Amino acid sequence: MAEDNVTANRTFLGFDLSTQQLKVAALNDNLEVLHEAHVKFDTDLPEFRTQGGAVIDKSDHHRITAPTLMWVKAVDMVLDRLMMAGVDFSTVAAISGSAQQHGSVYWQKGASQTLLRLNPDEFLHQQLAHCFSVPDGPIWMDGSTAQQCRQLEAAVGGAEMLAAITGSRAYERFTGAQIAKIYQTKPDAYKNTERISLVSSFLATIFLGRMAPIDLSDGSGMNLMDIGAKRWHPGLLDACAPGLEERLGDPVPSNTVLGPVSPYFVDRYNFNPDCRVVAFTGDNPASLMGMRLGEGWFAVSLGTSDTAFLWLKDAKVVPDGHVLRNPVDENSFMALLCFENGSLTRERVRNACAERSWDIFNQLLDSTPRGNFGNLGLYYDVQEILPKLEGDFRYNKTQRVAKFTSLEVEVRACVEGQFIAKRAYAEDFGFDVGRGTKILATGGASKNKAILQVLADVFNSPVYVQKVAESAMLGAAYQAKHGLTGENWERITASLPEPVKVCDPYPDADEIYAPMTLRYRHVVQELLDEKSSKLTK
Ligand code: 5FX
Repeated sequence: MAEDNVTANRTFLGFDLSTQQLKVAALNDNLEVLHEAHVKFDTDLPEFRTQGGAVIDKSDHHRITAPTLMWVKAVDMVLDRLMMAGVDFSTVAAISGSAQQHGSVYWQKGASQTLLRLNPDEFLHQQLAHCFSVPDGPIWMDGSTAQQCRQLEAAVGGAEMLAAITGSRAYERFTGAQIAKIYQTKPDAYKNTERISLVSSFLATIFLGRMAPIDLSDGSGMNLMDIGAKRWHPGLLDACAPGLEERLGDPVPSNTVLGPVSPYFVDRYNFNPDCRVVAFTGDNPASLMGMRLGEGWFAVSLGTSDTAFLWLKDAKVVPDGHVLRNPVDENSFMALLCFENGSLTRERVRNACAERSWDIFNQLLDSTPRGNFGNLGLYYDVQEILPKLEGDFRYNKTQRVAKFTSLEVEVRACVEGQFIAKRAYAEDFGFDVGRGTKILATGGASKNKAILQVLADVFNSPVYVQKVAESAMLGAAYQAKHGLTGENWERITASLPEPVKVCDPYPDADEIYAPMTLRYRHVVQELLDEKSSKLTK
């Protein structure tokens, strides 16, 4: 009986260390949110002088970092805020977390000793002030490692081989190239580094009070892991820096219980000494969990940049897409697609065509037929990742044109072009569009019904939305329970509300968009060929 009461009253914490803030939610045993708190880096910790949580190097604008100590300081602050909100930490049975992917933290030699001796009467940031051999670690926005990317690809025989091994070709923001650059440009700091964490395993380390391993899902975003074998690839480690294996530690499955919470949190915040820390992971894997995405679903987050993911049974490598180990099922994978030009591009077209108004934008969109009279537009304000192109490209039924004949054609071309691209990449990953498939839309633009109708039609699939925002933070909290109890994921999350259907595709949708997707593929291939022939001239 006493046992049951303990279980019924138990709570779980889920953290999310995103680019701009540290957030945390306390959930009850039914996974309902009881309390939330957050610390915004720019405004709550102005002494670190970040912009959007990042620091852009004045002499090299591609070099983008974040002060590790700022994140440390945010931990004490956010827990104080959660306590003020009424959370009794003694009820917390397990914690887990999510964090921006790819960023790295460099623990100075001796840091693990400091972590073991933390004094609960002092702040963490005072005690860890000298624990980082590189005080500002590179984050996912960094694009300064093109040279190291080429070195990594060369080490295994080219970009395609690298993608076959690690799930992605070399990306500037991925951690392997970042570590290689630290080693090459700051050899003393590298030598003085005891351990390298991802942002996720760094945060887990703070709660664990000892070095936390990297989980397999977030570890897949480093260009260092053999994702089939679930271990670091020795040739890639060697190509980055000497002694890297011991600095990384072995990766572990994402739902691993790492151990009890550090005595610092027991003494300072009254955590129960039995509270368990479950491995922390990247924000995209955590979002997959927060959305409870299963097979047959395609999730699209419509934000500043658009991201999309899907559950994969098998690792299927697609040029420019990413394959990560799945955070829920150790034997499955997930695909991640990042499209740089998302809402800012939609806004640019809105401003040019619809008097800066979403209402007018939607009217224009609704006044044009599906398929847009055969017009197709691709708009890349900044260099796109998928595909690597920049500029505006407009095509009428037969040829490339400088301008469309009307504003409404331009508006529809922008929205259709963005979704057709997503369909093409989803198909490449084996997503069987229209055959029982479902789309889950999140992010700012998921409130726009006219845009979602285009999404439903392009994918010939119903579109759903979820009431709950903050899928990464919630996914982390669900993982805390999953890891602690070892219960089946579906059972753990069964009590959560189902997504709500908002649009169905029109019956003629596939007749229109299957050929348009083919045309998109031809057009993109032509543009890429044109670009590479210009470069070789
Ligand atoms: C994924 O590859 C990314 O770089 C981003 O989505 C970061 O995870 C954002 F935090």
